[in-house]
Amino acid sequence: MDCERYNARETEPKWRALWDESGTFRTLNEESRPKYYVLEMFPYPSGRIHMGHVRNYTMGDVIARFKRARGFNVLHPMGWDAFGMPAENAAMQNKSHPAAWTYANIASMKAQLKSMGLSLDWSREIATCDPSYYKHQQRMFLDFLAAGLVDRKQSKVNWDPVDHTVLANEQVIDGRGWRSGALVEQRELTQWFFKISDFAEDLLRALDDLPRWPEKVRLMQANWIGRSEGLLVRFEIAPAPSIEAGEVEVYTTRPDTLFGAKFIALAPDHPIAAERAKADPALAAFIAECQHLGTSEAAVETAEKRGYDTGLRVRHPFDPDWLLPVYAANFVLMDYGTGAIFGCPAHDQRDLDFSNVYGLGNAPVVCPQGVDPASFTITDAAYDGEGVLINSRFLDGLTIESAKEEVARRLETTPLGNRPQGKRQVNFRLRDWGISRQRYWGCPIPIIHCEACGPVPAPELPVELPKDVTFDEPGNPLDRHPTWKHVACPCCGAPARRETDTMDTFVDSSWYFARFTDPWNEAAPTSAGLVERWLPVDQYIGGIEHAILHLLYARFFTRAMQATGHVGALKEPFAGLFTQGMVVHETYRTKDGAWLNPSEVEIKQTPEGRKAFRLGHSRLGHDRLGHGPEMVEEDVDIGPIEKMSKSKRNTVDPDEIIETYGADTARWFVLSDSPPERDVIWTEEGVQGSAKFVQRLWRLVGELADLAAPNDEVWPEDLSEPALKIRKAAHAALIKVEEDIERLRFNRAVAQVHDLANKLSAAIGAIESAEIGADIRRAFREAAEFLVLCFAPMMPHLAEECWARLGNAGLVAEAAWPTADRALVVEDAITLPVQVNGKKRGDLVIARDAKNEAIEAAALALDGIQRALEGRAVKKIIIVPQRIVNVVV
Ligand code: ANZ
Ligand code: ZN
Repeated sequence: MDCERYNARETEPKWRALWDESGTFRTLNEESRPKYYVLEMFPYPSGRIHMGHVRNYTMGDVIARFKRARGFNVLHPMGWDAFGMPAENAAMQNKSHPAAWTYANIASMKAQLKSMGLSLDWSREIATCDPSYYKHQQRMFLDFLAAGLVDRKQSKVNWDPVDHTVLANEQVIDGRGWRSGALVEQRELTQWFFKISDFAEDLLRALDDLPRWPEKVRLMQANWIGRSEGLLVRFEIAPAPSIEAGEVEVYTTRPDTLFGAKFIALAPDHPIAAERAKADPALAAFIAECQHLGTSEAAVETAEKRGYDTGLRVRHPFDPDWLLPVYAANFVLMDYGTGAIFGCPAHDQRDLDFSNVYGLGNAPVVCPQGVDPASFTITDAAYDGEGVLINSRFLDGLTIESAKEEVARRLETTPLGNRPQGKRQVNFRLRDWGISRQRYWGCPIPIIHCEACGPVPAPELPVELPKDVTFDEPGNPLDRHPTWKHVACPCCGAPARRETDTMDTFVDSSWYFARFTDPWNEAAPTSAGLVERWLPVDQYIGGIEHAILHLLYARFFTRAMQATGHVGALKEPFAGLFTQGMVVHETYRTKDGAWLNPSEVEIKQTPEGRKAFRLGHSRLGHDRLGHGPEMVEEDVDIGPIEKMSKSKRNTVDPDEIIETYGADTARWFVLSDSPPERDVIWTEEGVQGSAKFVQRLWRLVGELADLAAPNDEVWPEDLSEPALKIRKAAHAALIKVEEDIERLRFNRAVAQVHDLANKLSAAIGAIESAEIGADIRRAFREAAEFLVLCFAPMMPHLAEECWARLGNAGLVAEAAWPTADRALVVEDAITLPVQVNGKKRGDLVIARDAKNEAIEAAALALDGIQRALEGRAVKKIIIVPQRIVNVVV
């Protein structure tokens, strides 16, 4: 028997070299086999891969290898989401060029990914920062523009007055720039927008056609798109000395609460507020103050409710004598609905908070079932539940739904001026996608601005980024480049200016999956036939953090590409989506609060439980005479298990793990223990367990190889019970692993491999080697091969070594998945009680779908029944299907 240790460090590179040499994972576009496209979200080249990458890419690789074995032509590509801020930050800090930094990172991360043994087609590698990629993106921008899918409009941005730059909402922290700490201002800039809102209805509806997406992602997208049905209501401004008549239009989803209205509120930048501010310096000051608040909805939601009475009054739509005050308020957004609301404090929390600050009162108009309207009052908590209308004149007694309907009906038929006062309207929360960024390291927007001709498409693509830029001052290097932006207008020849904004990096990742189908096409972003062949992606895998923006943008892009002839009839990019959990780890802190990396900590089991000690700082030394060891005191606190992060230092470096244990161990560990959608807890003991299992499999396959029949031997006619048992175990495992991988239940597939290994070890143990018959040897051969094939998608290097050890020619990576014999595996057994003359005498275990004759024969053969019959003749056997068997004598 073979007892040598499996040496991953030597073995793994050998097989990777062989896969490379034989082009095993090169995917040909021209192929008759059915296609399967598996894609993991491509990484940002930050410098090093982390355990999250290891988990994500291992899952994708298991699917790719499995589908290949199942006879599919598999596309499994990899690339780099290579534009973005960190490269510019690095450039500022290290005086390096963003391109140099990015490509160096790509090189080292590529080496790391390669060391994982991923079955990727590297010939299709793309980097979004490469002009050969972004040139096509510029082409599509111009195509979208021509098709009316791009807009140029004024929009508010967060402006950092110190860094001279626009900040994303996430970069505004407590109203200040994340880098400079300066108070952020809101500025109006003219920016480019993709008209994603044109597709709002379709993007929402089509979520129903994505059954292989997680329910929660579809829900998050639906909420983000945020469709609501409501009513536009125009309120007449009551003329007063110095105030001209006019109107305020609001959008409401609760017209039923109109009789609970206490005020009108305008967004601070609403035109009416701006108009009034001209004559009211205090109002102007209030508006200016509001502009320091971030533009994000979250910033608006969390800020303390503040307002300013504009002095205007409007008439209630159902009562001309009822006047409501008009405020400018910081919680009303200009770019939603009409930028104005009516406030109903009793039934909306924001309105109530506001009203409580300004003493505007509240009047409940919806009363919950079973509550006495006379005693129903609201103080600090608005009531937004179901109920019946009260204090609402002609609406009293109606349900919310019918009151909404009644108000809509009446206002639609009540004129104000020459139009009806109310109009039903569907609104979406989804805003157009502003893609302009005042940054260097992004895809240049291919536009030239001419004073006379306006924005003109750049005549030649790519518009390349200039290389000679400086990062020693804040602001956009493209803008201050001495020559780059100065060009002649392509239309009239007059001096003109290049657009110096670049595209949001989300644009780059919105179509890369399509580019992978033909990354060699220089003439166009995609090739019609290949898009049709490969898309949609059959299985997309990535983090839940991309559940909204990235996936929505990719879905929009697919529609826009369809409209401009780039993807044929394709509508949805990702047929299947899986969002994997994170890799988490315990945290460690010294007594003085410093975080420690797991490699600096030793865990000990003590009578009082697990304790952590700082390595190299150990207080459990031997004393000078060599007595000891004696534990003095633990000096490290074990903290909660959290997502691996640099700030808490609880990361484990994939390189170190692969160096120490090999890639297969790392892959095996991230797949075991937890269901893939949940977090997996990284522990040293867990990794060691996986490493031990690698050795165990190697020994087991060695033993089986010694016992097994040669790989071309035919099956003997009859199989003994032990041989049959081995066969059954092997076929059962194959079927289950198949189902588990098919359903992405990798942890269960791992458990099946453990189970089969146990059964085969037991089978070996149960056999006296002298007695091994040909049937058992043949069964061992089959079982050993099945075992290796079952773990091959998960531990591909070990599998190759085992495959060779079993004397098989060729690569297991190219071996076909065997067809299991389901008849061998009476998995689906049921237990039927068997009675004799109505008295239970035994239990029968039999296949659920067994025929009646088989059930009768098996029932009569039971010991208990034979005894009960006492030799009497059977008159009749009654079988109640799936329930009971009664033998009548
Ligand atoms: C009166 C009212 C009474 C409202 C009530 C709610 C509850 P969704 O569902 O998101 O569409 N609203 C409208 N425009 C707004 C804006 N620009 N900024 C802030 N809030 C705005 O929400 C629609 C509701 O949000 C509208 O219905 C409006 O307040 C508010 F008991 O009108 B409601
Ligand atoms: Zn011109």
